[in-house]
Amino acid sequence: MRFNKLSLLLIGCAMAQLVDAHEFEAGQLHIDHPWSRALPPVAPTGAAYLSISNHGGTADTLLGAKTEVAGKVEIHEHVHADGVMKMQRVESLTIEPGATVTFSPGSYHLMLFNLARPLAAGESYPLTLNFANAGDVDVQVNVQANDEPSAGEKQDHHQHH
Ligand SMILES: [Cu+2]
Repeated sequence: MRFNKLSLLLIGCAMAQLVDAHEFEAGQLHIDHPWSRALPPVAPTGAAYLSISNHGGTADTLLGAKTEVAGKVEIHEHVHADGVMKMQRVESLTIEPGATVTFSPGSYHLMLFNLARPLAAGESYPLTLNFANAGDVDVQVNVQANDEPSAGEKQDHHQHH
């Protein structure tokens, strides 16, 4: 009976989330729903979003990420400077015990440079996150249709050097 209860619980959780929600466990880290926006084939850069929760007793630090679909991945954040939203690179990002860091449009994101191929809606691609303690953590990023623009995030405002 215990098994049945657990199964029901899991089904309940799955139904409460988006159909394509997915998550990953790596030691004390829980990584929820990595996703990217689908982009036009000519887009040179893209972004990946996810959330990282630290269920352990010690802090861990995201040092970077890599993926076969991009030549380079950087951790970015959006900052307000002189009334303008701009992105800037973050060297590393510490996730304190009990904390959740959410990467989302207009906030932290994993910037994908030199895309090797278009990010098409419905596909997914592998991404490896590198943590100071947890080491390399592989996740799959779902590419979602670009039909719900969020405030503060437009592809063409991205300024990179
Ligand atoms: Cu960026």
